[in-house]
Parts: sequence; C-alpha cells; structure tokens
Amino acid sequence: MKSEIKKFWELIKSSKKILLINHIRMDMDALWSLSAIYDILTQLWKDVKAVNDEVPPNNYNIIWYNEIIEPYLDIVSFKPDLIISLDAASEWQLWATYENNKEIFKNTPFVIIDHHKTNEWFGSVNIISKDFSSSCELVFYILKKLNLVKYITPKIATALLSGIYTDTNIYYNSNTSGYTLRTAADLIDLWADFRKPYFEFYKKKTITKSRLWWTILSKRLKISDNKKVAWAIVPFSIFEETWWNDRDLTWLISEFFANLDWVEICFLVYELNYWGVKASLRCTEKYDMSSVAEKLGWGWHKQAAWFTSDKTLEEVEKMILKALKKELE
Ligand SMILES: [Mn+2]
Repeated sequence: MKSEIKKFWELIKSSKKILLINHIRMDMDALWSLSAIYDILTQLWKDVKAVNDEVPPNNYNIIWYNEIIEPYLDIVSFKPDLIISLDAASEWQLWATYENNKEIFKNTPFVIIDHHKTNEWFGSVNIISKDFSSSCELVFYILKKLNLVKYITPKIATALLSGIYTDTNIYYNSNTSGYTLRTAADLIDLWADFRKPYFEFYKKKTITKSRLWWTILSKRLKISDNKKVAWAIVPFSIFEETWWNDRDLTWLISEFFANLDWVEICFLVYELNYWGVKASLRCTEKYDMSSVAEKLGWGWHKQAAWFTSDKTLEEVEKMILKALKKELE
C-alpha cells in the first residue's frame, strides 16, 4: 500500500483537473470520504469536480457537503487528468457515469480508495485495505502518510468522523479496531464536532419517522413462539399514511428489531411504490445467513441479507418462514 500511496501523490502533483466519484446509492462514508479529499485538493489549488448519478439524500446535508456532487457533470468537456473513486467496490457500482464514459475512465489515471473486502482492484492505482473500518478512516491514514494533516479543517474532521460513525455503527460493528478509535481521537483533536453527527444520525427522531415506526411496531410486529424470530410485513398503505423513505426502515430493522431481547433473526418485507416487494433480513453472530440467502438467490453478508421480488407480500413472508423452518423450531 505504501508504494500505491506514493504513486497517488505523484499523480496529484502532476494533475490539474481532478474528478472524484463514489458509488451509487451513496452512503455517508462514500460522501464524506470523497468530501474530505475534495476539500483538501481544493486547498492544494486543484480544479476538482465530483460526480455521481444521484445527489446525496437530503438529510446528509447536516455535514455540509451535499452540494459538491454534480449528477449532470459533463465529464468529456471537463477532461480530467486524474480520477479518484471512493468507497466503491467495483466499476458497476459507478453506474451510468462509468458506463457512459468508459473510454475516459480507461484512458485516465484512475485511483481507487476503498475498504471493501470484495473490491475488484479495478483502478490503475489501488489503495485498498479491508483492515480499515471505513473509507473515511483510510482517507485519514493516507492524509497522515502524505503529511497533509495540516489541511484538515474542523469541517473535514467532522466529515471523516461522521463516516467512521456510520460505517461502524458508532464503534459497535466488528470492523471497529483500536486504530479506528485512535483515528477518532486524532480527529477530535483536530476539532471534529463529535456530537453533531451522533445526534443527527442516531439520537434524533423525527415525528414522521416515529409515526412510521409506531405504526409498524404496534400493528405489524410478529414474533415466533420460541421468540427467536421477529418480523413485519409492511403494505404500501402504511407508507402513504406516514411520510416514508425505505432508508428509515433500514434503521428500524437494525436499531429496533435486531436489538429485541431474545431475537436472533429478524426481517422486514415491504412493498415498493414502483414494483414488487423488498425483503431485508438480519441475524446475530450465532447465525450465518449466507446459506439461506444463497439458496434463495439473495444478496448477503454473514449477518445481513436482502432481495427484491415480484411476488406478493404474503408469498414472500411464507417463503422466508419456510427457509427459516429450523430456526423457528
Ligand atoms: Mn464504506
């Protein structure tokens, strides 16, 4: 990795126009690792632009950087000398921006900064390590190695710390290491606002989100006889009654369902407004969902699985309960 970081620095020095990109359906780590690099390169007098097919969700705005992403950027006329990708594990995660500009991506120095185990090393320079909790943690490491810490403003420090929070679920996920906490300490020394992102993304409850959660918890929550499996089926009418966003449901499952006492496995099946239904499933470390998920053709990590289907809510509920037969006994 040392030589890759050195190559990265040489590329920065020799480039004037730099394009940054991150993955589709960007999460907070993807946005703020990119933002930090954006802000630092700007201080180094580079002409920097950032692109993604989509703008970041509105609520990410609290950490200030939403406006730097330009979904309609004309990459051909920008003509970057260097492209840097943040937090994306493969080309296809760069979606249409990559698809429509393949030639430019192939013929321009392309640096990949990422922490996903599954990364396909698709750049000409690859700074990739699964030993980092998040791309934000990795970006801080790179900045340290390049002696650029002096450019980290309180705003950049807050952004990097926020990405660490969200990718580790506030030091709760197993990707948290001593180095993660030391990075956080360094960022706090650099005047990161450590309370703001914690409040905004973890503690704060909006009225609309509470209504959605309350409706689901009071009317829809089901628990198996052995108390090990909890689930809910969510028809579209519930989303119409409340203001909704499927990202709010992700929160409900990981913060509430998954923390119910006794519960080892939980899932949500909900109707999408344009097509079909989506199922999302979590389990504790005692279980491994990959075998179940693989059988049903889902996407999965060990403790999380998800898929979409054109079947009805009830059919999908039945299908999952059947796959979990052993766990229900
Ligand atoms: Mn990440």
